[in-house]
Amino acid sequence: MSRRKPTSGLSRRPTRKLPVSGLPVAPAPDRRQAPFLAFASIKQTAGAFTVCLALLLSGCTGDVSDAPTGRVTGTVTGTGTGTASGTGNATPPKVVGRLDLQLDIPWAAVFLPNGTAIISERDSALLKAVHDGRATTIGQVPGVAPGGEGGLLGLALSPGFEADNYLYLYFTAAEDNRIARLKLTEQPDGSLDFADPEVVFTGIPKASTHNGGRIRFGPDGFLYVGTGDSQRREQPQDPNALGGKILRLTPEGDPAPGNPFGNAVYSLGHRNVQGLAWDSAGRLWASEFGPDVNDELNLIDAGANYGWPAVTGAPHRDGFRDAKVVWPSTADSSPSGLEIVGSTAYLGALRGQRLWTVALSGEEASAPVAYFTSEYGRIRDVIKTPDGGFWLLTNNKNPDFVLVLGPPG
Ligand SMILES: [Ca+2]
Repeated sequence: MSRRKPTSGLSRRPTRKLPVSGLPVAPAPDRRQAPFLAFASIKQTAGAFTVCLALLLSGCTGDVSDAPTGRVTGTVTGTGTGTASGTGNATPPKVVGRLDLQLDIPWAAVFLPNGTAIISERDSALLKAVHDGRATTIGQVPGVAPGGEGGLLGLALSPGFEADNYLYLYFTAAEDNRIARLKLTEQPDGSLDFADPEVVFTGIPKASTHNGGRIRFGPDGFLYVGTGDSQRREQPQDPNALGGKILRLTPEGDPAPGNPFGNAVYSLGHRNVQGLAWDSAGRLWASEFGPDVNDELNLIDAGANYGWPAVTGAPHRDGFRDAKVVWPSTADSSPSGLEIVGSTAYLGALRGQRLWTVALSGEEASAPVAYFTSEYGRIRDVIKTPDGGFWLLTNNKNPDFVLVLGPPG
């Protein structure tokens, strides 16, 4: 197979010398608002500053519902004043099944054109294929060095998969986080196999926590990458560092042409991005873990600064982009995987142990609504299925399973 030298996303600019050992992450100043407040930032006019409305969420936390069909477990009762989209427009999800696949810390899943799903397992570094409700091991990805929150993380299918058979991987290696691609090949017996991965991008800082890891191809055909600050607080605000960023790459791992800083960086000031999705108009949204307060759903623009570690949430500070949705307590959310279907965003919450839905209207986001609180444990990823429904990947180590949701509506 062809091999090429992995590219550094910073090769087009001088790279600032970075400390080898990162500084410990101290909690950001407590900007927690009153408990159970969520914020919907409304951009009133193009270019105008955003207005942040506090919407009272009643019962969104600690409200355990046994409703297997996913009734709303938190009712939004905000004032809604000034919201263009109102609240509660999210389409309720409905559980239609559960796949007990004996998974071990699954992190991501993608569906092949033939309907087979590929799942990554973080610590085992295994790729598993799921077909007809059964999981089989394809193989172990070489070079993965799991530890803490690191390991085999995000997956993305090449937009040209039918022709090139490339599966992209984000994983923690011995010295860094990196991106590789491998060719999935179908054997005569119908099973899948792969050759050694081709590393296409290296040098994303690693740590025991805050490794980012989500990768997805955008509607522009480029690969978007959510990275973490890797416990190095100087990285997110440095446009010449890869930590605390959303990156945008070509399929070959080069900085995408037109990137705002002439390198791999697409947006900066992030803490730990593990959810990326595009709405029907092609706008990129991203979920992000806050420190101990202020988890975020952000609308991403090229070159914009999302604040970390200077600010979190939606404080209306010059030079920083406010989050569109803020969860004041990370105990309620800690959002990882993100999908958008129709005008609704779906976020899997780890510590919050629930599925959050957010009704979107243009660049506006309504107050979030929770489902399945504490019913299935921690949720790592939300994946659209070929039939228009969703898979939720749990993150409970007990072992983990796939919760199958039907199409919205
Ligand atoms: Ca932020």
